[in-house]
Amino acid sequence: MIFNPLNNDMTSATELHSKRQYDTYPLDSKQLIAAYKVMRLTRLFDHKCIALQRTGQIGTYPSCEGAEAIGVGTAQAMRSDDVFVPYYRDQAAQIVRGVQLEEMLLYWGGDERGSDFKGPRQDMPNCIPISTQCTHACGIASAFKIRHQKRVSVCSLGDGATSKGDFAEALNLAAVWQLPVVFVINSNQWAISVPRHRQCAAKQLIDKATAAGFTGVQVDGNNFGAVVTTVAAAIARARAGKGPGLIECLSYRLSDHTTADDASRYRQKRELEQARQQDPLTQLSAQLRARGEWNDSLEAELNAHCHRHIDRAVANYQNTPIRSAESMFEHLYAERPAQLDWQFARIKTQELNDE
Ligand SMILES: Cc1ncc(C[n+]2csc(CCOP(=O)(O)OP(=O)(O)O)c2C)c(N)n1
Ligand SMILES: [Mg+2]
Repeated sequence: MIFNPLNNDMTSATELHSKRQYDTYPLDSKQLIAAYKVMRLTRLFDHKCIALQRTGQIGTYPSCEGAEAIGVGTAQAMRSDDVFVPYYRDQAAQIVRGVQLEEMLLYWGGDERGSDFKGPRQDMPNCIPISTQCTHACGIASAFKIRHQKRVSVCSLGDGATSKGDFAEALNLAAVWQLPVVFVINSNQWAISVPRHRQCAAKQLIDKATAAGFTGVQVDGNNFGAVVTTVAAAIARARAGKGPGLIECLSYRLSDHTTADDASRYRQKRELEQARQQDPLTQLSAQLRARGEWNDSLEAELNAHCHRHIDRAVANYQNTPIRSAESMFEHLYAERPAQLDWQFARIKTQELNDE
């Protein structure tokens, strides 16, 4: 166990969340304020993305509401030359890593150029297939080890993803090869409509690390301080050659699964309302206000700044020329197989007709 500010009973998430331990973390105000600003930007960007999807301007979108402290904490614990291996709900971490908002909009708008990050070139693109990124993260960590590089591969995944074979295989390999890889679980209590207790019978997901031969740590994923401190400790161990880490961040998915979902059909309003009281943004802002380092006027200034930043990104996204449909055939094969020729020809004709 590296650091565990909370008890380990996974069954009482509400009780865990109510144990506020902000002041036990030796974080300076500058770091907390910086984290809060990105968390707010992420939240406002997230709401904007939902509005863009509802008006047909991007495709299906997975909200990250409730996961902001996990994302920002994880990314702030990393060094820039580490590699982040995300899943689809990692907007917060990607913003900290330097992925641009318009790149995210391009991605969720169905344009592959959104994964061609101008900032963190070495980070992996979003992974939609559940858990497959876990073995990729091991491959990356293995390369670091072979090259004697002091870099760490940080893999993000959901609680449901820990039920996949890929995850078990990745943990096994990471432990046997003592790889510099850290897995961070956004344990948000749901896998689409399947609740946590029906997804896995283990009381805590970190027990899966124990089975693989290393130690995991469970933290309050709504508490930025807890996340950043714990992930940083695991990354430091991995960087020092002491093997893999697993952090289970207890959280709650405050949104629908995606814009294609309606969670009110399968979960209780009361449960959501209770979870909202543990909102990671409200908690961090309360902490800062209690220290006299945040107030309504700073909040208003921050909101205005975020809206300007988001509006610029949306305009850039909307002004990006759409790629030709035939570009979907690029970079797939050195030589296009004959069976795709008729599709290619059909698209070309269609495009000429559209002109
Ligand atoms: C290999 C694979 N199987 C099934 C799906 C369909 N699917 C999309 S999201 C999801 C649930 C994932 O839940 P979890 O890992 O808890 O992540 P969360 O969405 O809650 O953040 C499933 C089953 C998929 N994307 N990939
Ligand atoms: Mg989940």
